[in-house]
Amino acid sequence: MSDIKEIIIPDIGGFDNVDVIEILVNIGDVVEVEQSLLTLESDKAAMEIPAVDAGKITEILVAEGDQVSEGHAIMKIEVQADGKSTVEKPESVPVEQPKTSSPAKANKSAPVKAELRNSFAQTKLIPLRDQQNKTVAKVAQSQAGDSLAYASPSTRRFARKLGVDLNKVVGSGRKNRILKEDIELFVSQALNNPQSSGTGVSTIAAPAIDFSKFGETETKALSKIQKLSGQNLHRSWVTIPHVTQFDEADITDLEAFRKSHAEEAKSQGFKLTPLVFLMKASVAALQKFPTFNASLDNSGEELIMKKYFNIGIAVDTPNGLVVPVVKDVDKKSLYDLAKELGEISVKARDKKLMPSDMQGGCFTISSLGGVGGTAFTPIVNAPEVAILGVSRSSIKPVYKEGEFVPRLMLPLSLSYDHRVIDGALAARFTTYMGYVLSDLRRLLL
Ligand code: CAO
Repeated sequence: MSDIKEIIIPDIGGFDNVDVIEILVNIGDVVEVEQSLLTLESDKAAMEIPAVDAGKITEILVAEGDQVSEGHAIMKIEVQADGKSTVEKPESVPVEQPKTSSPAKANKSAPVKAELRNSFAQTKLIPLRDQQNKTVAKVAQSQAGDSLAYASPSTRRFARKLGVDLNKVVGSGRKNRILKEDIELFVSQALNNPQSSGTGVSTIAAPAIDFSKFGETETKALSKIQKLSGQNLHRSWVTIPHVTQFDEADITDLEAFRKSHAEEAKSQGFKLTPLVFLMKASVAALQKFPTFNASLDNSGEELIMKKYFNIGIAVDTPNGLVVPVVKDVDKKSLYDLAKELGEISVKARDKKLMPSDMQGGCFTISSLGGVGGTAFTPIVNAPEVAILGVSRSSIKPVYKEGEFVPRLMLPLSLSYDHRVIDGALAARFTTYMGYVLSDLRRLLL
């Protein structure tokens, strides 16, 4: 003899209308007591709802994306009416009754293991990032590795089983939640591209520090873009032997030319900044020194020389750094480039860039000229082999024909992959850029 019972959402710590993010069983599955049936997620916590009876799932009454609260019926289960379930349910344990009179809750009179309910309330609740939530701090202190990563308990279990540190996985779910697929992708990337995970650099693990011991703290989640670009930057930093060549270009005449056309550009709806001149000068330098317009193949034994000239532009957005690529810079006019630059900056800041907008780059320019500074050491945007950092121009005394004259000087910082480019070649590259930028007519030569 068997009975069909409804499975009801128990006390979930006062949360209401919590999203169902994962259904962990199918109709027909035979489940054990305490087996997780589905995962819920509120703004503050992810939690799994365990079975309180052993039996066969006959109906699933909710779907992923639905919202549920305490007392909501989520599934139906066929249980042995004679009580012969796989785990004995002690009759003597008092059962907390629901306080509302919803029909679903009325079914809660079935015996439920208080022990299980307590263990659910205390341990199935996994707090997520929330700076105000002290539990996060406790979890962070007491567990290593993945404690602050944003994932459901079953995903955490999956990651633990595979030995994956969730902090290294980029989540593709809602609000950057890490899904099982993200872990699978991480593992497959690690297996297929050992360089991306095993960089050959071994360090001792950083100790977990409770900063709140020293003063007030707040925990803030990194954006998806920051996590993704952080992984790529880290890989480039540890796998590419970087050298940075510093130089200055005299852009006094360029600036006069730019200013004389700035109004016209403005009337056409875009801004003519020094950056487009730098894009053109970079292409001239890439054409003169083609080794810069190349990528190392995976074996590290051959250079793939590119015959096209696509320039990546680092764009600072509220969510982090992105690098859209302007294609065929050699074929476009300064105005075309200025217009396109304006459009991609807006797209980048509005998070509307498509993956194809960020692919196919040959060389990257990172301009902090609008912000400030005199020099910096940009990180090569692999698989490219060089990146040009640009800082703010300033008037400097330059000794010319027996006297000091005020000239507008633009600082250039060229970082390059020393496996591919020698120091002398890098110095020639920036010298040539200075030569072109100091007299734009040289672009025509
Ligand atoms: N020297 C002096 N002034 C400069 C300059 C330079 N090298 N470069 C730009 N400027 C001026 C511009 O002419 C503009 O002046 P006006 O406001 O008077 O017209 C002002 O600075 C602001 O320029 P901008 O930043 O809006 O435009 P841009 O074309 O120079 O740059 C973009 C566009 C998208 C690259 C830029 O906005 C940006 O995001 N830069 C940050 C990139 C970054 O974060 N790099 C670091 C990567 S490593 O972490």
